Amino acid sequence: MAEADRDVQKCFEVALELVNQAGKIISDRNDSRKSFVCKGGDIDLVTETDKEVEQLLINGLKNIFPSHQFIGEEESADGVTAKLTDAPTWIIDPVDGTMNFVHGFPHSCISIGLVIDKVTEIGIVYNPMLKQKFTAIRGKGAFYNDKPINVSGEKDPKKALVTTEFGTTRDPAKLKVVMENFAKMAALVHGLRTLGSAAMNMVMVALGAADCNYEFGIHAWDVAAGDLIVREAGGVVIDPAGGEFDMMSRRVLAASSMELAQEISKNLTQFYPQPRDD
Ligand code: LIP
Repeated sequence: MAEADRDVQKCFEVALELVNQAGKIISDRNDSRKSFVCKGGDIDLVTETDKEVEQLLINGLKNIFPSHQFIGEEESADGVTAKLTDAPTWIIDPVDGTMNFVHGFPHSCISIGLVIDKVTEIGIVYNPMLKQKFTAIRGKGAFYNDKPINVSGEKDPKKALVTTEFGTTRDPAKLKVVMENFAKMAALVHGLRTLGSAAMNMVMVALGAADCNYEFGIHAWDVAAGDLIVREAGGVVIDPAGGEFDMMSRRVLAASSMELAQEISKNLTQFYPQPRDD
């Protein structure tokens, strides 16, 4: 593989240009109800825009970096997620928050991570409706619309604003755990929010606007970019049971401090999704 294929700065610039183009497609179409098809179940949605934006991003990146690999949400819609190897791999959610996008609720984003040798080098999360662009390159800090950002540093659950999601399934066993955790968190933390996009939830922790985010059932494309952006903003990303984060495990907990992460973790009922079971 040519050295230029691992030039992280060049990869970042190419990805950012494509994200800007893709963002325009999404924001131009946000203000109306969209037709959709159901993927895994009746609340797991995909629109023509998801597919078009994913193709724009993948084709654009392939053109410049022909040896790179891709793990894309819509490419994986047949239930098969490509394995993460050591090759430079772009992990792409073309529209994270598709339910929001279908309704014109302006909290959806493009989420792109670049992972090389299984280490995340680049994270970009862009909500084009609200012009919120979050970026990070490993070791160079996190940025919101080009300004450096930091997590809040909050350690106390009682003062923490926490985000989570209902997820994209109505499976009773999963919903039982979701509701149990809602009840526990409502009693424990300062406030509880669901934005409807896993990536947006995570970058709110990076921005210091929220203090913690957890979810069971996410996929690598929902969290690859957010993970790096949170860590580059000084936060922590762990497994919700307290161990090391694995982006392929479908479980995530991001927080403004390790103390808060562990305290929230201790209070959560755990759920272990199957690899392709939402
Ligand atoms: C979804 C998120 C949703 C989260 C799901 C899933 P999609 O992504 O937006 O908030 O609960 O786990 O990640 O399907 O809209 O790209």
